Amino acid sequence: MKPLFALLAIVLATSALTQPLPTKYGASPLELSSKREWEKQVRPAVMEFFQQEVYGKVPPSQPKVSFSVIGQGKAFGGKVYRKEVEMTIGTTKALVLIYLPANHKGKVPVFLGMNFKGNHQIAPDPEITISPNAPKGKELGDDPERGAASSRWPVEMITAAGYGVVTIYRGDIDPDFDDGFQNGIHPNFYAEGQTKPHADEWGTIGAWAWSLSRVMDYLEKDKDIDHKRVAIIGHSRLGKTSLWAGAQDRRFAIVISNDSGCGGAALSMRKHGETVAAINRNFPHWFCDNYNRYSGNEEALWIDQQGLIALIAPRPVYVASASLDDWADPEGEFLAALYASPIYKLYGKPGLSSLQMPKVGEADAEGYVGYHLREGKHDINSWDWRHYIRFADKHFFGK
Ligand code: GTR
Repeated sequence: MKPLFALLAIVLATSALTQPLPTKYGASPLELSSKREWEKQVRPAVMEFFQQEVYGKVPPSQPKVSFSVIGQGKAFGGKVYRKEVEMTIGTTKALVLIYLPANHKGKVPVFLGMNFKGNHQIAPDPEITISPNAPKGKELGDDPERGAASSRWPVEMITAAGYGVVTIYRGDIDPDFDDGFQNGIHPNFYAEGQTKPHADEWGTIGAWAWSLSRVMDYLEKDKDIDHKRVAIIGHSRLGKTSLWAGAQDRRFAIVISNDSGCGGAALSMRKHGETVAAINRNFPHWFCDNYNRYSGNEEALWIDQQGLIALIAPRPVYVASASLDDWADPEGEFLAALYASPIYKLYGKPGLSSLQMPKVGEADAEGYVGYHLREGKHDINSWDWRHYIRFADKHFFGK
């Protein structure tokens, strides 16, 4: 770079840094005057806030990550092609399960999401490798079988619509209990002498989200996958995870949050259903330690969860709730999607089309911010998926 340009670049960079921090946003619509103001000033501050105060930062020293295909074959009577990939993160191994329509021509768009109880539970497919970390014996409760979670993963419907399904088991990345961060991937990131994440470093949700970006690294290299059309999806705690992964990694072209609730799509300041205090008490490992500052003190949040959704703009985002899921605060989820919508407008993209929350069984999904309120309990089922496929068809293929 010529010296004059170098000087100009330094001056510009410094002036951006010395901008005063934007005013506190709380739980309000994000009305800004320009896309530039959002991108240069507010978005970086919002990202910093969520990294520093909510989900935690990824530590600077990172282990080696590698992938190897360990098996492939057919499932669902030959209609679906299965591939399994072992992902190694330092000393941790995780299994990536990939299902694609068997008759696909060219690269396949996919839905990528984490699962709760092991890859083998998403489909009644006897060939899926069972993770050594998957629940065993008593821990299985009434859910012991292969395919036990198949109502949450309608693989035949998704593949018939021309999409693939990519999933990993949460417990392969970080077991979902407070183990002082001795298991899972965290120890791979400790600096010399460090035994647990610092107060501003990631918890379990941050680790899950980061690992989904590593799966994306693999998908970028797989010639069967249309890596420009990857929709990231998650239910509940894994919906919090898909939002955070989608906020940080712009390679995820669509982001879907199903019943993600507190610490996901729902506004915390409403204190309706699960509160920050309750979530930090019951799941002390999910967020970074700094998040405890907001337990019973939601008013201190500089910005509420509408900021998380806005970080995804201008990529399409879909927030879904269920009518009986009061714990996740459907109205708070709707309002966060609504309050993020003005940021989409800055990019010339419509957000939610109405200020009114859809009725039970209805969706507002014509714009770049989608929302629906399914009838029923906290869950994800084929009704939800039908809407997600329609949303992906629209944004990926203009259908
Ligand atoms: C609940 C938790 C929610 C939600 C849910 C789930 O116990 O309070 O935040 O994440 O679990 O993941 O199913």
